[in-house]
Amino acid sequence: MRECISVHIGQAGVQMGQSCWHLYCIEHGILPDGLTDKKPCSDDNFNSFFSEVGSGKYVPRSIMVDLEPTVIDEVRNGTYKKLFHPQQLISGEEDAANNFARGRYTMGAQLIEEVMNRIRCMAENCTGLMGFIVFHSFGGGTGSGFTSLLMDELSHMYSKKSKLEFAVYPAPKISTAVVEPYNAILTTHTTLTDSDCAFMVDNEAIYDICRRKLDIERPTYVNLNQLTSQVVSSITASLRFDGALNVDLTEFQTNLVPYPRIHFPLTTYAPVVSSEKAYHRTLTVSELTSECFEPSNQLVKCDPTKGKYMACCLLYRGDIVPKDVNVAISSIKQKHNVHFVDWCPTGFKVGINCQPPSVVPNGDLAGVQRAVSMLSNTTAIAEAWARLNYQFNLMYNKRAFVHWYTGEGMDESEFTEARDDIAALEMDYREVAESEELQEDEF
Ligand SMILES: Nc1nc2c(ncn2[C@@H]2O[C@H](COP(=O)(O)OP(=O)(O)OP(=O)(O)O)[C@@H](O)[C@H]2O)c(=O)[nH]1
Ligand SMILES: [Mg+2]
Repeated sequence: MRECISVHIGQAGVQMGQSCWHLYCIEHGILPDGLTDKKPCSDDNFNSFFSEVGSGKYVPRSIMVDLEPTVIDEVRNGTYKKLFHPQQLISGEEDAANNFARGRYTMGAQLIEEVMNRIRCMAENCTGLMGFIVFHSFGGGTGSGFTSLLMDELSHMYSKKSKLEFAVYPAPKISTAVVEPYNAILTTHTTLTDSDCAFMVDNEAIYDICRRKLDIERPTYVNLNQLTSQVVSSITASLRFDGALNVDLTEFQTNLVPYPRIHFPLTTYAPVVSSEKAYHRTLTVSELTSECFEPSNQLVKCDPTKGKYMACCLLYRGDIVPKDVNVAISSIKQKHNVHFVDWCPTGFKVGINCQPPSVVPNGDLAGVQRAVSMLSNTTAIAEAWARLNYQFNLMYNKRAFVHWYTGEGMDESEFTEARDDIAALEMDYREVAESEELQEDEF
């Protein structure tokens, strides 16, 4: 058994969590009260994400935590209120007011012990804990600060366990606070050595997908989260289902992360089809695969044709045979705009999950027979860091808003350390891309 514990932090983390668990329940035939309505199929491995509490009732292996109560109260009073045990839903009295320092040092410090106790109980209930998946925003005070505190504690107590993140990357158009670049850089700096792999979800990118592909004029968080949960589900499917061609996420991770700091894969998902425009024809494996190289399907805005790939993983779901995948990959390799670093010989790693994706009833997305997520480690994602570094420096050069952080007991040197560290991260990526170019010139 390889169990995973999901931790949902702050508004974005908890709201994404609601969407994800809704979808997981549908995929595994678990009803809103935790009872199951069908016999799981032979390759259903849902015990990795749900624990049985007796009498055929299942409970998510998850914790939701927010420093203020309103978002978690929605879970407590929502459709899935019986799915969760009250102890899994932890909220404080007052939020972090978009301030990393409040989330980490002052307000956060009051809640961390309770959260770690809950996590310990949950971990003791596992036979072979694989690790943790932490959902949060980069921009919120709780999402950035409390996550950073929690990742420290997790590293301390569970140093050998894997720690993955799904992190909402702030979009200026949708963002709720001017200081989000501060929070994003501070949280990335403090979790860089604790986290094994972080999947970024750029709100602007998913907003655009909702508008363009799902015809939602003004997408809400509900729409954004529904799309995100579909992608999260496809990334975690290998952990929740078995099967002959199933490849465990940890194996992908080994391929994806060549150096510990370079652990931010770019996710691309296809197909995104609105329930109103449901296709009458199933996309071929080749069509699906080339959709992965369409920038409009990326979850982070950047231009992979300007970068180099260090790794490329394709996670298929549905009735897909390896032969078709091989044909699709060879045709991709012939395209000139897909460049790999020369120390990555095989290039593509593939996993296939026989179950087609599920969709939520009356949701935005149409049910499809096949889908794919591509996780690629590309140097192009450095663009995302460059944007944040730029926005950070604009404010920090004037020392704007810094007093809010120092007022919560944070040392100002943390700002410069974080700035230098993430600037170095941006350079790490550029060096991978450039050392390649130098070598090419030599030939
Ligand atoms: N995709 C997505 N983004 C969200 C959601 N809720 C908030 N965000 C984004 O998250 C950032 C704000 O962080 P929140 O998660 O609301 O903040 P928090 O973690 O609750 O922290 P505080 O409220 O400051 O204590 C902004 O960039 C929002 O656009 C959501 O449900 N989905
Ligand atoms: Mg909040």
